[in-house]
Amino acid sequence: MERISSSFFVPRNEQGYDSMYKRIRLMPLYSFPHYKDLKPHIHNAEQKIFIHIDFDAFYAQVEQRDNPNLRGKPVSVGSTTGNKGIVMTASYEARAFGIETGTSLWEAKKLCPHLISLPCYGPKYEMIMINLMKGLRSFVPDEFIEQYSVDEYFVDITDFVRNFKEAKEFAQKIKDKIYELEDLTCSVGVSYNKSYAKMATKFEKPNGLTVITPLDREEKVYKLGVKKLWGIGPRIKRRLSLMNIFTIGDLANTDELILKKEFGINGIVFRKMARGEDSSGIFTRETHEKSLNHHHTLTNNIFDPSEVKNEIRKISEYLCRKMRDKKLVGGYLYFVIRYGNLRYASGDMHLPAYTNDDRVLYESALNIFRKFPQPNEHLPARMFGMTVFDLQKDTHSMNLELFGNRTPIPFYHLDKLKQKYGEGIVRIGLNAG
Ligand code: DCP
Ligand code: MG
Ligand code: MG
Repeated sequence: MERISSSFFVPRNEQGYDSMYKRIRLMPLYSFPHYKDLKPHIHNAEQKIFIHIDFDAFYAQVEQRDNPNLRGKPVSVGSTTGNKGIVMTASYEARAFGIETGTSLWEAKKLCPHLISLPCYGPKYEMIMINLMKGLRSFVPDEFIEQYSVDEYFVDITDFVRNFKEAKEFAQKIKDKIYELEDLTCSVGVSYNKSYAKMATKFEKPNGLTVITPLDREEKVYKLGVKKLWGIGPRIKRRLSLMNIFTIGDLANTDELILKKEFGINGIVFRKMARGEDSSGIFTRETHEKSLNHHHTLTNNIFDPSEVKNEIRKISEYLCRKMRDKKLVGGYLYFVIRYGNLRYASGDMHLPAYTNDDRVLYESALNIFRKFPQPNEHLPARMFGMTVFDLQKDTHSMNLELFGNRTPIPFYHLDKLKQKYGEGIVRIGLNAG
C-alpha cells in the first residue's frame, strides 16, 4: 500500500484552503447516535464488541510527520488569516500551554509566543483516511467499518473475536497497522457499545489503548463526569447539574421518566448511553442510504383516533408502494409523531419479516404508536413520519411464504391498476388497532 507523503500534494495557499476545508467537512458525518439508531426494544439481545479509533492531534501530527523540523514543537493547525484565525487543533506540545481546538490564534500566540501555526490542508488528511480504510479492510469487511468523522472510525469486531482479551489484541494489531501504514499514532477504545468505546479512546490519549468491559462499568465509567459522555456538552451538563446529576453513574441511575420530562426523547438516549445500553450498530454509507422515508405535516392538527389511524395508514401505503416500485422489502421501521406543541415521540422496531406489505407496515407502525401519548384535544397530532431501513431486494415469493396465514394480496398488480385508473380505484381494508 502506498504511503501518503506530503510531496504528493500541490503547495498550500490560503485561497485554496477554504474550499478544501469545506470538502473535508462535507464528508459524511453520521453525528451523535440519533435516537432512531438506538433500538429501545432490543435489550442486550447479543453482546457486541466495538473498537473506536481516533488519531492524536490529527492535523498537527500529520504536519509534524511531514516536516521533521516541527517535531517536538508546539504546532497548531487552523486558519492563519490575520487576527481572526482559529486553532482547529494543536500538537500535544502546544496543548501543554493551554491551547486547544477553538482557541483564537491571537490568544494562542499569547499563551505560547513561539507557537508555529500552520494552515490546514484538507485533501492530505482525507487521503490518509482513504488509505487507512483500505488498511482496515484487511482486517474486517467493509460493512463492519464506519468512518465517523475526519479522524475517527468505529469497527464492529463482534464476529472476529471471542472475548475482550482477544479484542484487545485485535485492537493492538489495528493500531500497529495504522502506524506501519501512515506513521501516525492514534488512540483506541474497545467496549461492548459504541458510546463506551468512544469514551474509552480518550482515557489514555495520546497513543492509548483502553478496554471497558461490562464488569468495568461501575469502576471506570460511572464515576466520571457526565460531560465525558458522547453528545453531552456544557449546556446539557449545566441542566443536569441543576437536577443534581453530576456523574455518569448519577445519570444512569436517574429515573427514566424524570429525564424524559426534562429532555424529551433525548433524556432516554442519554440514560441509555450512560448505562452502556446504546445498541446502535455500524452505519456505513450503504446502510445509511438504504432507507426510504415519508413524512406528512398536516394542514390542520388532528386528534380523532380514526383520522389519526388513517394518516398512519396512508403513509404505510405510500412507503410500501415506494418499496414495491423499487422491488424492495424493508426489515426495520422507524415511526415518529410530532404534536401540536412541537414535541415529538418516536420509536422503532424490527419488522416481523422483510416486507412491503401495506398491512404489516401499518400494524407495526400502530404498535409503535400505541406506546406514545395518544393525541387529544389538548395535544393534537401535527406530523407523522415513517422510515423503512434495511432494504433488500424483493424476491417476491418471500412475501407470500412469510405471511402464509394471511390472504395474499396482489399488491404489485394493484399498484398498476392505481397507476392506470387513479388512487381511488381500489382500497384495501386495513384493520388493525
Ligand atoms: N477539527 C476541526 N474542528 C473542530 C474539531 C476538530 O477542524 N471543531 C479537526 C482538527 C483535528 C481533527 O478535526 O485534528 C480531529 O479532531 P479531534 O477532535 O479528534 O481532535 P484531534 O485529533 O486534533 O486531537 P485528539 O488527540 O484530542 O483527538
Ligand atoms: Mg483525534
Ligand atoms: Mg476525532
